[in-house]
Amino acid sequence: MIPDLFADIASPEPSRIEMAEGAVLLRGKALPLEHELLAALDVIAAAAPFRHMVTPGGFVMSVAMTNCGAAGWVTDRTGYRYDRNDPESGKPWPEMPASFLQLAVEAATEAGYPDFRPDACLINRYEPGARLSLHQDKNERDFANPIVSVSLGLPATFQFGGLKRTDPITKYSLHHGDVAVWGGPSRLFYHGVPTLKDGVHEKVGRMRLNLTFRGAL
Ligand code: MD3
Ligand code: FE
Repeated sequence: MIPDLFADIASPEPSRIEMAEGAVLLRGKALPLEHELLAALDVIAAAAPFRHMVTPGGFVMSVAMTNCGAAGWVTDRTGYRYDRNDPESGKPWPEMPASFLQLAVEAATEAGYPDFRPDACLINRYEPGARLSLHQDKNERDFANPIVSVSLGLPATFQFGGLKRTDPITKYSLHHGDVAVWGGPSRLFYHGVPTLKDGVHEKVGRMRLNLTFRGAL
């Protein structure tokens, strides 16, 4: 008998990696939706362009951001917050596309959070050289909700620590199509993305895009 060495390629089954208690990485989970996601991202960025926001400390972020959904994450000199309107236009953020919501709910369910219904999606665009320093996500109202993240484009290293900034860090590489869910005990863990290496992704170009789905309101 000939062993079916390429079974994984013929019917790609995303592999599941437990990164920490409550944190699950679903490799390749978004691949079947990649074209839909990228097309929807173009529509969102046309209505709410990517911009480099300013931190409360006055630094311009190297990661460019936009949002979709009922609320969007923003930062300016007054602080971090979720806002129902895009401060650049004064208008509501673009609606969350059905394909985004479906993917986020499905991934959260697979990870053990079947009741998650995100109302905000922060979209990060990394060009080579961009980075996101170690931080916690704590502007959301209810930490019982997980955060779901979807990586597209160039690969990045992802740093995942613990509840204290000084806790030891584990590194994962996140690839095009990977989906990760962070909930339960890992929800408030420190994390970051070191400087994106140069490269060109065949579908996405010279950048990495990351969607993070949140229960913000
Ligand atoms: C772990 N984004 O937008 S996604 C962010 O790749 C953010 O753009 C990174 O951190 C990115 O806030 C990482 C993975 C992620 C998101 C939220 C988390 C990991 C998390 C919340 C708690 C623990
Ligand atoms: Fe974060």
